[in-house]
Amino acid sequence: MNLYSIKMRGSKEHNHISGAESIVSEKDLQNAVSVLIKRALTHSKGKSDFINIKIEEVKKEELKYIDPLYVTTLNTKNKKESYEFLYNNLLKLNINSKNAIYIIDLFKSIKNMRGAVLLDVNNLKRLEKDKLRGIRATYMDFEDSKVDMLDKQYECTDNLNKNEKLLQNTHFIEALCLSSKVCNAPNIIGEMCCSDDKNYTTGYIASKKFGYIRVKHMKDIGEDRGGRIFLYDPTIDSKYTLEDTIKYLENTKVIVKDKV
Ligand code: PML
Ligand code: MG
Ligand code: MG
Ligand code: MG
Repeated sequence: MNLYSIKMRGSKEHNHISGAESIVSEKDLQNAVSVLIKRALTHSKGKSDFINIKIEEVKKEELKYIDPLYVTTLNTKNKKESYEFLYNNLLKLNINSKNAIYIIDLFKSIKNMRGAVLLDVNNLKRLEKDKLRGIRATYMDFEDSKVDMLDKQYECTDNLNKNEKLLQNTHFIEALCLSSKVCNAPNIIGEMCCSDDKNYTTGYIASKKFGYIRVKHMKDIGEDRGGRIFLYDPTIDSKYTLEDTIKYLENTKVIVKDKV
């Protein structure tokens, strides 16, 4: 059976509202497209007045299979604790204290980008060609999109109602898929994310070294800032160029294995 990549991008009055994607088999294609259209029309940032859907066949030989990052949740009580944790985690990723402080400030200032900041952690240069758009990690999905199973595997501990739980799971599962791909990219040592959804305050710091660490209280309810930083260190493996890293993030087709 053929596989297809579907990418959806929704905007309102030219402002980005929502972007999402799947890699599915032909028999699931119609259903997956409906799910993505619904997302564009019912996002908390607004109802899209422009929806772009792109469907491309993916050749089986092009696919790269990777493992998901190991997941843990940190129960911080407030923003101060959360940002202290992020700072310490950056130090553990061998980033010096001055650079870690700079990275946290940059992280707090990100807003309205479709993609992520790609940051050289040594000289603190931003490496995206288009700094408004950023680098968008795409072409990834969980194997068979087994969302129900993932729901059980990574149980969410909070007392949430059904809708909140669904929102949490969608955000979480897509983010885990994306960060598993990102942290596998050459010379990427980690990723930080704060959701741009103003009703969602959980974010994460992810790395191959420490896994995907969910961090609560990244911001207050109602704040519309949010975004991602991909932490890049070209000294890790000098046989890879910056172009190799960007190409992997933007174009390599990745399936994240369901680990059960
Ligand atoms: C987003 O897409 O807005 C980011 C979602 C972050 C999810 C964090 C989590 O719940 O693990
Ligand atoms: Mg988004
Ligand atoms: Mg999926
Ligand atoms: Mg989002």
